[in-house]
Amino acid sequence: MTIRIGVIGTGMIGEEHSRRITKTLTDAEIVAVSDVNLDQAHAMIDRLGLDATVYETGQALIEADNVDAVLVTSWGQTHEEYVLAAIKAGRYVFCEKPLATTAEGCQRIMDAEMAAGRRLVQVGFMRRYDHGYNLLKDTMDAGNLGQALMIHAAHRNPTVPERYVTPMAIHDTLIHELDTFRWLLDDEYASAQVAFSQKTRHAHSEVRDPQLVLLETTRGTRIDVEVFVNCQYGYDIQCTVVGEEGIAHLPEPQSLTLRQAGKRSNEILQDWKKRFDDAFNTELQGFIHDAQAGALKGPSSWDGFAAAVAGDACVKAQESGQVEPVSMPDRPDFYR
Ligand code: NAD
Ligand code: ISE
Repeated sequence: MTIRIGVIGTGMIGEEHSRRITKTLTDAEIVAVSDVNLDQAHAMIDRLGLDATVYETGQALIEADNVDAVLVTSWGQTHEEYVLAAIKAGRYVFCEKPLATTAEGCQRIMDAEMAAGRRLVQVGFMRRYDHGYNLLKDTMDAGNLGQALMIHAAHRNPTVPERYVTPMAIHDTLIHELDTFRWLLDDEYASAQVAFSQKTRHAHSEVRDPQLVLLETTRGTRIDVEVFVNCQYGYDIQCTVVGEEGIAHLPEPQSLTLRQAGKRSNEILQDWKKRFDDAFNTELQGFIHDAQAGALKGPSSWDGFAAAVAGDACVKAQESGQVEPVSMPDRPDFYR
C-alpha cells in the first residue's frame, strides 16, 4: 500500500523532504500540503509538479480522509500542536526536530501517544542514519576506544535568519547533538553549563553567538560543543570521541581535493541539505516502510523528550551561567 502523506510547512526542509519522497524514495506520495503562507504551499506544488490538495490549515490536512501519515516541517514552536492533532486523528506522524521546544510539550505528546496505545510518532533525528556517525557508534560499541572519556564537538552554520533567537541555539541547533550523544554513548545527561564568548559582529541583535555548551553524562563522560551559527565560512559538523584506548573523528564529507594556483583545497558545504542527504533518505524511507508495516522503529517521542529535558537545562544554563542539573525520569515501558 502506498502511504499517502500530508506535509505541514512547505519551507526549506518541507520542500526537500517532499522532493525526496516524490523523486527518490518509494512507496509514498504527497497528497496534501499546508502552510501558513498559502502562496508558498502552492508554489511548492508547482515546482515539484505534485498532484496534491492545498489545505488552509494543518488541522484540516490532518483530518483529510486520504491522508495516512503527516510530515510536520513547520517552525519548531508549532510542532506540538500538529503532532497532538495527528495522534488524535490516528495518523502516523514524522516530526522534524525539535519534537516540541520544551520537555513539558514532549511529555504531553508522550501522554497522548501512550493513551492511543501504539507508536505513531517518529522524530527527525537523522544523524542516527548518517554513515559517519554509524562508523563512530560501531567502533565505540565494539569497545575499540575503551570507555569514552570526552567528546569534543562543533555545530557551525554560516548564518541564521532574523527570527533565530538565543534559546534556538539549544532547541533548534544543539538538539541534534543532544540526541546524537545519548545515542552514541548509550547514556543520559547529568548536568549542563553554557559559556558565551565575546559576541561575533556577524550575529544580529537577538542572538548571542557563539557559545560553548558543557555537558556531563551520568557515567562521567564530559562533552563540549561549540555552537556557532554565524561562522560565515560554511556548514561544519565536527565530533571527536576521546576514549581510554584511542580517539575517533567523525569523517569529513567527501570532497574533491583540488591542487590549483599554488593551493591545495577542499570545498566546505554551505548548508545541511547535502551534508545529511543520504541520512535523510534512509530515515524517511524507514518511516514510510514502518508505517506500511504498522510498527514505527525510528527515534521516538521518548527520544524527543530526552533531548528536550537536556535542552531545558541548557536554556536555563544560558540564563543562569551556572551548572544546571539534568534530571531524567524513568523511561516508560511503552518506549522500551
Ligand atoms: P523554514 O522557515 O524554511 O520553513 C518553515 C515553514 O513553516 C515556512 O514555510 C512557514 O511559513 C511554515 N509555518 C510556520 N508556522 C506554521 C504553522 N503554524 N502552520 C503551518 N506552517 C507554518 O524552516 P525550515 O528550515 O524548513 O525548518 C522547519 C523545521 O525543520 C524546523 O523545526 C527545523 O528545526 C527543522 N529542520 C531540520 C533539519 C534537519 O537537519 N533535520 C534541517 C532544517 C530544518
Ligand atoms: C537546521 O534547522 C537543522 O536542523 C540543521 O541540521 C542544523 O544543523 C542547523 O543548525 C539548523 O538550523
